[in-house]
Amino acid sequence: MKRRKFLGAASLTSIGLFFSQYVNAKADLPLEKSNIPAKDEAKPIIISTWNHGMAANRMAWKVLLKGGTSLDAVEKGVMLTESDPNNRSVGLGGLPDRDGNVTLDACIMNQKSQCGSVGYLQEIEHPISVARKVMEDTPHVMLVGKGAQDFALSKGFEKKNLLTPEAKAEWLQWKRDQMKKPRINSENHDTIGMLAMDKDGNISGACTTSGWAYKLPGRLGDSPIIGAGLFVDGEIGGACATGMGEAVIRIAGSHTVVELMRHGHSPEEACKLAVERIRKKHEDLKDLQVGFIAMNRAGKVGGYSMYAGFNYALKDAENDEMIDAKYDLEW
Ligand code: SD4
Repeated sequence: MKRRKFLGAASLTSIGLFFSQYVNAKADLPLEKSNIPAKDEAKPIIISTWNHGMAANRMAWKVLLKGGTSLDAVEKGVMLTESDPNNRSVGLGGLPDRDGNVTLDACIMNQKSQCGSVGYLQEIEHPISVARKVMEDTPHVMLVGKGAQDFALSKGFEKKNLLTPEAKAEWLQWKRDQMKKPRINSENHDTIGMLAMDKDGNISGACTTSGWAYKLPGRLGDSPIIGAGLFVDGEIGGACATGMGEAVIRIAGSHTVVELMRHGHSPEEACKLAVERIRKKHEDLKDLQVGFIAMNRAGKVGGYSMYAGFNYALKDAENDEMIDAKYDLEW
């Protein structure tokens, strides 16, 4: 190609590039306010993952009815699940790691982007409350392991054996069966992720779990990671994740859902697009269940999962129900 022709082509290309960047940049700009429903349309509402969300929502609703904040509501709501000895995937009674230790992950976040988190926390019944203390009483966001436990003890939390006889029996059986493959999403019991909006239209979220049953010791999932298991942006809304935490972390799942809402997607569409992004990034989808729930600042909600079977609980002034999420794949 002659030099002048080449330069001409090159400058046309750069003009093209310039415009396509401009167009892309424009598409990436936050939407006009009119495209995100206004906060003053909002009314108190709570959603949370899985069947155990019904009872947790009712507990959180009591807090909202008394005029409490969404932060108080989500903390009190998921504490109920943490204390339920019959729940095999959250708090007391949660299934242990492969060595028989119950290790808990949790995080909490409010509309001001204040957040706190604990990971690999042992022998403390309410990791969500420790996460809140991390948020309110320290300059940090995340404490893990012994440091998190020492911090909890210094704040007056008491040590408790969280491995119930029933959970221990299941773990021993698993060892006997030599089932070395970790298990997730069994019996529709899973992580609880909760999002609540209070009377002032403020959204907070909480997420708490004993994680992947029989995981390798030291494993952290998505649930204590701000942006993965939970994310809230007061201007937009919030999202929570459940399912295989490793896959959720790979796409910063809850943050992705919130950003998709920022760009104009409804809560359900945003959850679906995040699931599809996970699908695109994984060749092997076997057992790769993930589910998201989301709430925008107008109090509209939605959820979506990779596989059938994910549901979430919704509570507001008129409704108290389970909703089956739409999904991509049958098992
Ligand atoms: C984890 N996401 O530790 C959690 C577990 C869970 O459905 O939610 N399972 O990976």
